[in-house]
Amino acid sequence: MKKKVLAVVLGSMMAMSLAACGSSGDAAATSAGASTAETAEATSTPADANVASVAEAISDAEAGPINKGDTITIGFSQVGHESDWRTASTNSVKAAFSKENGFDLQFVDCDNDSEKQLESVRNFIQQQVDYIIIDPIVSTGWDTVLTEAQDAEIPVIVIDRTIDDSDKYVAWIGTETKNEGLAAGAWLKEYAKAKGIDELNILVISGTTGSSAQIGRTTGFDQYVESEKWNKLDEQTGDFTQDGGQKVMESYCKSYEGQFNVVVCQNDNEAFGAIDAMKAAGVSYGVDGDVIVISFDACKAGQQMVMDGDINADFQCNPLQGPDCAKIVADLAAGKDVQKQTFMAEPWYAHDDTVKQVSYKNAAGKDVTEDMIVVTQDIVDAGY
Ligand code: GYE
Repeated sequence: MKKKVLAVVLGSMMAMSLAACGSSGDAAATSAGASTAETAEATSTPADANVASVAEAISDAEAGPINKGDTITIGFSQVGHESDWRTASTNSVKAAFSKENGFDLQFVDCDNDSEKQLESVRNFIQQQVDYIIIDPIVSTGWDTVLTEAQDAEIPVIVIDRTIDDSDKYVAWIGTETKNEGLAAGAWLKEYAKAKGIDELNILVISGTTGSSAQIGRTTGFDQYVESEKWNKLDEQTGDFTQDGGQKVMESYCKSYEGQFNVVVCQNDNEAFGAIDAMKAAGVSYGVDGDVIVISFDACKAGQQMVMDGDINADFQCNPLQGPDCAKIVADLAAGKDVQKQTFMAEPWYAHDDTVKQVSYKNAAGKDVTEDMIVVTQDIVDAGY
């Protein structure tokens, strides 16, 4: 890697980030509620979340360019374009690593193909980019290519999903997806109790098999399936797509007709597809229906469906990682140390306040109690 000494100006972008951490009120998508834990302690506290969006952060006139030195070349290997969440993630990274901010961003959409993703990283190494950003489709199979990047002295930053079989990257920014699954389980337990439902027959539409998002959500939720002795009838992947969610639900509606009262969709797009399939099969769902619908991501369209009562509860996973990621690159370019892990804030949303808070032991083994936020029009308007 060409060593570049860069004058780094973070200015008000950093100040904004810090100020935002202390703000409260209705939580919406935020880039700034990240914890600073080096350990695996996620601090998803809705109260820490704020309404600052990446667009606001980036376009703020006072923010100025992130780097004022030579252009920094970034290779970004993105999962694909499978969901609303993914679009928000891509937009966030593209905005943060703009030309105006002093970057030349090489973007590769890997279309959910792991081979293509490894190849894209190897191409970045060959091109001798300054930094590589990876959102890993699956969590394993990474050590060889990361060793190649290390040998070429190209720092790798991982965002969103985790790499679990190599530590040859300088930093990771994302969410603790196991906490999302745990919070969903804790919410369902309280919701069923409040509604007097004593038998839960659950169908799960999971995300891309082997992705850390799927593994985390399944592992967290399954703790409740086991401890509460719920009946999980089936779990099949919808690959985080609307089409996948619809197809899995169409087949569930046939195979488990009249036998289920909960559908857990591991992202909003799967939930949209599942809802279409239930509608077509004459199954009633949501707050006034027979089937409780749980989702993850809480993107704008998902929040709208929560507000409308089609989805009962939605556990957000923040995709706006661009600004934090750009700050890490700027710090590295300035020769500063960076923290290895940054956790984003993750608010939890529901249609109503039947369950006001959820309490659970989080992935870091800490007892936490977090608010369920009732979705309002303001929240939907501020969504991604
Ligand atoms: O939930 C889903 C996307 O990795 C957390 O990937 C992310 C997941 C997100 O396609 O919508």
